[in-house]
Formats: sequence, C-alpha cells, structure tokens
Amino acid sequence: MKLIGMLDSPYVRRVAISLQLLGLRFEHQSLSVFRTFSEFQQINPVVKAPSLVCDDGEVLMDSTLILAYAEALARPRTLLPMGLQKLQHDLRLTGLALAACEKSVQIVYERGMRPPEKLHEPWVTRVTGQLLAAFGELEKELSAQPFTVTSSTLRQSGVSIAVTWHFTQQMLPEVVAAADFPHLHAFSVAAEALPEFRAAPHGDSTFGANA
Ligand SMILES: N[C@@H](CCC(=O)N[C@@H](CS)C(=O)NCC(=O)O)C(=O)O
Repeated sequence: MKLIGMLDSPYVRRVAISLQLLGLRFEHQSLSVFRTFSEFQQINPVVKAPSLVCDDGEVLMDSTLILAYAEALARPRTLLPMGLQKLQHDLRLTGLALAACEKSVQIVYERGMRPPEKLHEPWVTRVTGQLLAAFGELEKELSAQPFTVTSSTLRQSGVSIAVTWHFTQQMLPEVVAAADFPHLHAFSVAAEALPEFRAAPHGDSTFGANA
C-alpha cells in the first residue's frame, strides 16, 4: 500500500507513524495538495491528504478511516486499548487532539490562503479559542495521567497528541506558547525521539527514502 501526502500534514504524519507502530509495511509518496495538485488529482480526484492506495488499487482518504483500515489489517496488533473504559478515554484524548489539529490547520489556511485584507478576525479569534481549549484539556489530562513514551506503549491518542502538538509548534508557536503547556511539551519531546517519529519527520521528506 502507498501513503500519499506530505509529512508537513499532521494527518499524513499520524498515519505514517501509526502504520509503523502497527508493524505494517508501506510506501510513501510525498505529494503536495497545493504545489502538485494535478499529480495528486490523478491519484485522488478529491485531493485530500492523506490518501492511501490499497494493494488492490482502491483509494481511501481521511486519516481516521485509513487508521481504521490499518487496525483491521494489523490485528491482533493494535494502537487502541483493550477494555471499554480505557478505549472510551483514549477516544476522548484522540478527539481532543484531532480538534486541536483541525483548528491549527484552519488558522494556517486562513493566514496562507486569504489575502490579508480578506482575513476575518472574529473567525480566527473563535478558532484560536477552540485550539487553546483543546490543548488546555489535553494538558490537564497529561498532568493527571502522564504517558509512558515507548514504541510499544504508545496508543493512538499518544500518536495524535504528539503529532498535533509538534505541528502547532512548527507552524503557530506564537499562538500556542509551549511554556503554558509543560506536560504536552515534555511529552512531545520524548515522542519525537522515538524511531517511528524520527523516520517520518514533519516536513517535505519521504518516509523510507534513506532506509
Ligand atoms: N479529516 C481529515 C483532514 C485531512 C486534511 O484536511 N488534510 C489537508 C492537508 S493537512 C488537506 O488535504 N488539504 C487540502 C484540502 O482540504 O483541500 C483527515 O483526518 O485526514
């Protein structure tokens, strides 16, 4: 199977890291949804990153749906906790991470895609509030119950939180001050040191290119 999209997308990156943690082999093509729009369009007419070209050629999109497929492929290996109560909590954390991710990407697009005179400040203020609320909840969760950061103990919540935090710090450090979220910051530093994170760094590199 082939993962399409750039690793500067937190959605692509959470898939690239999760596939490794699940022990699944994949190729990666680092196509941009902006700079290589037409090439991307030939693989997925909707031009959404990540896209996953399955072994029979069918194309999936949306990181959460791709990960649902990956979980089924990898069984009995899983990044989801066993037991309903633990699963419920993990899904809450992943949901908070994905909300923070969506709000960060919205701010990046608002700044990058609109001419300055068309920026709608009330919208940016609302989205920024939602972003800070999501990270605020995650900071409380991590301070109450820190993660053990190893390749065998990290769950989907941990991958999604770490990837989102790192993305936001790369793109919007002045919006989300690391000093205000010490547990998230320390967790991110530890996660980024894991081999699966290092093999898929935020940016324009291709996973596996130097393997
Ligand atoms: N909910 C989707 C969001 C994916 C997403 O918005 N990806 C961005 C790149 S970070 C994208 O495809 N942007 C191009 C577009 O939406 O036109 C997921 O989890 O995969």
